[in-house]
Amino acid sequence: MRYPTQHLALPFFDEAHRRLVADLSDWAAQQRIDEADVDQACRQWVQSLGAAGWLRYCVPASHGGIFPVLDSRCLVLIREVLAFHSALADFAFAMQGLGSGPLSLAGTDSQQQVLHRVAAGQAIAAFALSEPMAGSDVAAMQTTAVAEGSNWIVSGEKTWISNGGIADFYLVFAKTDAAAGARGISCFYLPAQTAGLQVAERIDTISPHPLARLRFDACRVPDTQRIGPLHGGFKLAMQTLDIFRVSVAGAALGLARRAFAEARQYARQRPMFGQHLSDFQLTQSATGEMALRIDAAALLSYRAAWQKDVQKTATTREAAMAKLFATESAQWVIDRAVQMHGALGVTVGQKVEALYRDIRAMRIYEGASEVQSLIIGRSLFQEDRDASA
Ligand code: COS
Repeated sequence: MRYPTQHLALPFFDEAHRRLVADLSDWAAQQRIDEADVDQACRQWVQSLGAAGWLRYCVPASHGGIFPVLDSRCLVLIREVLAFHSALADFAFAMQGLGSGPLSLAGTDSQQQVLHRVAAGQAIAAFALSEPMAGSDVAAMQTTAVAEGSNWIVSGEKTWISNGGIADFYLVFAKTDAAAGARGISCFYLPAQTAGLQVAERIDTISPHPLARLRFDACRVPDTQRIGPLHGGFKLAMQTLDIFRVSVAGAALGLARRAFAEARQYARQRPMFGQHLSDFQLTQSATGEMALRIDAAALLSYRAAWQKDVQKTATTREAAMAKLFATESAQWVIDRAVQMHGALGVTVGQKVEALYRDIRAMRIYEGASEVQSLIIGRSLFQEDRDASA
């Protein structure tokens, strides 16, 4: 099935974006990776994406990337196309970017050397922020990093860490000032083989991918492996999420576009009461509603990405809107696609059945829908306060 391209004529995109999508669509349609073993498949996707040059969109040009600063529209489009073909391919791509994002944004030149390997698919990255008692409330994290000479001693636990178990390195956020809340967090680079770092548990989910709970048992980390400003880890995490949240919207769009294409194809072919499913007004109306939600989600996502790339203004609110609307809409669209397929839609092995599972976590990870609406509302009241100050 071909990824649709009409939306690339929108003024948010230029010729390079159109070429990128054409090339990536061809490439993605040719890949044959057996996804039965997710660890193995994920490693293979990272290697293939790296060898083909696609991971170069995840890191800055100074260290193996394509653009001096990440191009948000490319990230959105790449995730759309990959998610259209394989949720695991999208996952592998996204995690290379998110997992190395703080390094790209704030690493020193020598810290950023590893980005070449991230871009080549030779090093697998992971972003370790969430904890058992700190998901949405990041500032409540309990993992600590205590100074000891020129080292930090990192202790605690992280959970729901994507690529946990297969990553070559983890960017770990820890409290460097336990009393300072969001202003007392720093980010550290921990190679997977760091003494005291253990994969405590592998976590299975409805859309399988490498995921784990990690334990840090007094890990000794040199200060040279601290990324970005001391106590500046919360903002660094938020800045990283600002970039990648828009790309989650892209991934959700890719899943929704695939479900939409599957549903239309099925509706055209499925005989029913002497005609086809697509001949019923009920089906036409549901299809119209699906198209509407996909287009609205696309416009919000492309606006956020365009604004970041072209206007270069803060896009926290626009990114939150895009992520919230695109993931919720995709869930709705995919649910309609399953419904149109009838019993076939819930049959294991059907594409829409997999999409139904693949979309669900996107409404939770990288900031749950509730957090996105909070960010949107808070920023509007902040704007009101700024205007009246
Ligand atoms: N960019 C830069 N700085 C930001 C920022 C952003 N997007 N968002 C917040 N900040 C800054 C604030 O300006 C504030 O700075 P000062 O200390 O200088 O005033 C500081 O960070 C703390 O911000 P805030 O008070 O808003 O923090 P809260 O603890 O209230 O948390 C939410 C805000 C809930 C929005 C945040 O914790 C969040 O995004 N949670 C979801 C986390 C998430 O996505 N988890 C998934 C993990 S990855 S799968």
